[in-house]
Amino acid sequence: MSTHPIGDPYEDRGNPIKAMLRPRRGSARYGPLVRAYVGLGANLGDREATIRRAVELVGELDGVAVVGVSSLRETEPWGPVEQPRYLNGAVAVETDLPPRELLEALLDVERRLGRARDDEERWGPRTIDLDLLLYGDLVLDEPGLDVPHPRLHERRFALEPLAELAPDAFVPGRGTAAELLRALDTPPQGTGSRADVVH
Ligand code: A4P
Ligand code: MG
Repeated sequence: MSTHPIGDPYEDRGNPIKAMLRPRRGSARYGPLVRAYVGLGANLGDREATIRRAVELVGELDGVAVVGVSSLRETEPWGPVEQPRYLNGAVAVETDLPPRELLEALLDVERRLGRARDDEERWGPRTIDLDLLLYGDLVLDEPGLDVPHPRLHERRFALEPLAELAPDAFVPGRGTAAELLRALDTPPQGTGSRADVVH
């Protein structure tokens, strides 16, 4: 039961997560909190150290509190580029940043960790990659900002840590993280033979 009536100007006092948040610059008080999930990936350099540092930096962002960190796992590289194995994980955050500000802040963390996008090929190796997987139940398809992350539902390396943090996290239009993960394990029905899947 809520201890505060809606609109209570002192509601922030009773919310431990809001108490963790540093207010974002220029905003007099907190906006509504949204639960978001951020995917982490690295396959160059000291992958674990870079990911751990990324989690720290995300937690230090104004208007962002890290409320869950998944385990890290080694994964086979996904996509057309031959490259080293990745270390992948995810964090749950509570934030009062609007989605574009959150993504900008995440891309800034990548830059601070030495990622230079200009030298990279698409889906190629990287020191650190932060993907905004989910932002509440928001669906956005704008230049430079797609939420949910457009390939989340087909990527085990993103779904596994997400399902570890929140099996019921809902990917709008697709299903829960746990359901999507199960679907990856289930061979497609009625399209060609099982041999297509095995070999
Ligand atoms: N952008 C738009 N929406 C988003 C969002 N929700 N999250 C824009 C993050 N970025 C978003 O990002 C390109 C641009 O997408 C950003 O500048 C941002 O404005 P990027 O990270 O350089 O992406 P990309 O590599 O061109 O494509 P994509 O599909 O994001 O690739 P990934 O996921 O970054 O792929 N295999 C394994 N096992 N593990 C991995 O982590 N990662 C990749 C890289 C390939 N294979 C992998 C892994
Ligand atoms: Mg990315």
